[in-house]
Amino acid sequence: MSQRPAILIARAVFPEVVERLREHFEVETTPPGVVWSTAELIERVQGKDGVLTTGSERIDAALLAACPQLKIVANLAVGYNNFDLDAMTAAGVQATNAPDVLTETTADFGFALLMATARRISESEHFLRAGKWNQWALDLFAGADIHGSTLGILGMGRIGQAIARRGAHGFGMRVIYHNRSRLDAGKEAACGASCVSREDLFSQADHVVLVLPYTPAAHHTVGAAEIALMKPTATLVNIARGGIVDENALVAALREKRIAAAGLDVFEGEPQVNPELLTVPNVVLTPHIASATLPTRMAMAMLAADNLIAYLSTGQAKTPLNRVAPR
Ligand code: 8YV
Repeated sequence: MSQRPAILIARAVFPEVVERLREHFEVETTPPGVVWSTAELIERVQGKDGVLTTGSERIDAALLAACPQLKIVANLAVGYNNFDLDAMTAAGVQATNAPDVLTETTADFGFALLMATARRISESEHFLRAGKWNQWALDLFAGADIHGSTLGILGMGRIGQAIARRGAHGFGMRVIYHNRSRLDAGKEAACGASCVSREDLFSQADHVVLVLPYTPAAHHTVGAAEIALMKPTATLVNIARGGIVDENALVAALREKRIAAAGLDVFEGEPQVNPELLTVPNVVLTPHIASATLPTRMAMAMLAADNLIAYLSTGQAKTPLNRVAPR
């Protein structure tokens, strides 16, 4: 019988990552396209020392109780709202995420989505593809400017700061932010951003970008009241988690043009998308791809793999989320 630890890779990953893990562990993989149900996931985690998850597999008290051999779960995502961190800590299971390696790529995408939204790129391409472009018109897909406008960032962690730098230094934007805690003066200066109240953020920004972590307190934190504070010309971009925005309130506001447009990379029930959103023209919709460049996804997967290797061989993870007394 093998003495090597056993791990499950709970979603298909690049072959290079599987190979790296096979150097250290007995590895059970998940075929491409397969998403385990809760019961199937528990069944596969049983008898494993470690699991590599994406941001979608729920790790909760029920799974932990059914899998007493489990020692570490490494999330291939910076967000970890799929983890019940308290339950993991109580069970002595190490939790890790994949921060830093995706920061700049995700900020690039945040900006791309902001620009596509403000400049109506998707909407105008659909119009062209549908053969509807038959004449030039002064106001044809006239949108909102990015340069010189005010960028409001809700959540000022690493990705928020990287978006701020792009706005302030690349596009000459006035950048305002709101966060649980204020950045120190050096960080504020580096990203050219100033701290404002939540209300001022929504009322003063021409473009609001959401990059805060999804916690129970953040559920629907952007709803009818926040949208009502926004300018009718403003845009809203969400690259954080779908549950942060009350999608029904957003759909109503977009329909009634109470704000100009929205760009959404994340959805409350993803991969299901609220069918109402699909009927609104002034929203750009992308399938949770903000970190999706090949080098970055490879770096995220390798960091998750390195967390499994480091923790199961030395007891010290590379990017730990909790401190545990090992099982
Ligand atoms: C992940 C993300 O690709 O890192 C995150 O938190 O939202 C994305 O970068 C996604 O969660 C799948 O793991």
